[in-house]
Amino acid sequence: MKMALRWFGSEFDTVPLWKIKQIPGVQGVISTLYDIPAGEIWEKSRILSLIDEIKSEGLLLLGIESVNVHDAIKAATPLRDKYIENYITTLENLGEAGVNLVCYNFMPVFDWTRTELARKRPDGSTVLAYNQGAVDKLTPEDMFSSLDSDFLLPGWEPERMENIKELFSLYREVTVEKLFDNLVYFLKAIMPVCDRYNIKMAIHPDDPAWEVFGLPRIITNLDGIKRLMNAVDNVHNGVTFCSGSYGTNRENNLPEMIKALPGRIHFAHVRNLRFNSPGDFEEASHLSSDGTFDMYAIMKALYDIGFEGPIRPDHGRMIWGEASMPGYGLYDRALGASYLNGLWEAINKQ
Ligand code: DNO
Repeated sequence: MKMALRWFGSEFDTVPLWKIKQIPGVQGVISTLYDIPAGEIWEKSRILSLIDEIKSEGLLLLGIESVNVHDAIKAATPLRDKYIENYITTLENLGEAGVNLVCYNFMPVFDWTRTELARKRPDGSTVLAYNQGAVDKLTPEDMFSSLDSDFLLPGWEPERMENIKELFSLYREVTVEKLFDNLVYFLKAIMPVCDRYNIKMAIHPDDPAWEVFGLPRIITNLDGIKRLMNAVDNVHNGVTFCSGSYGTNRENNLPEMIKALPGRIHFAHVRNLRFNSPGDFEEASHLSSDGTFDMYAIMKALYDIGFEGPIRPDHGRMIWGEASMPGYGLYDRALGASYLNGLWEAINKQ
């Protein structure tokens, strides 16, 4: 595996590359062109300067998270083919620049959902948290305005919230089955360019792993992933294994899921959650005993399937007075990377 950290680019991230470089064992970053709205073409010159900037700090660009998929593709509106063409051009430009891993998601309207950005833990650290009762009482607009912070969750940017009613109306007729078909249509259209440039697409799971605000969700468990892997049976159609997202559903056995997907996991997000009840969870530090998951078993399963792709520690707690994008500070992710590297070394030596 290659240890990585997510980095949103010098314009947006609070963490500079040189600090990431000082975390032992981190080989590179997973990044994006954060300012480009979903659906627009990524110019090759922008991609090349991102790569150069990262290289100049002694790191590698290990993959893109994310090239976001436009809602016209997810909801199959008449504009979808135009946006698929744009996506293909972006993939061509990435491929020509030598990028061969793209993480994306197929969640309608917005990306991951949390109800609190800074829930206090007994040790004074703060974490992202989710409470189903709170979601049930709110509309997405209410929730957006209650997420009171200088930094927002990726996928909850103000521009998207402005036309949220319109976005929701796109999905009125989109059932779980239709959403799945729309994903398959998209993947079949992009596979030839992925084959040409050896670009591995890695779908990120829905987070939380169930329907929110009545919007359909399809990538929530092993059955859903296997169905997708079979529908487009090409190694370039793979997954981002995110323990914190699949793990929101306690019925998902994370190590077993990993073992069932050899060759199709291209990227891993490894983090831990602490459950207060099935509908209330908060993000813990990475350490097994601080949360619910057996992090050793997760890393061992990745090791056993011969996983060679990037792994990144995922959302960290806010500790030591740091201020950053929710979940994406330096300190706790650096602790997470060191812990995961330690587990990997021990597994390797056994
Ligand atoms: C949350 C992230 C997600 C992920 C996207 C992939 O922290 O894991 O925002 O990047 O769902 O498209």
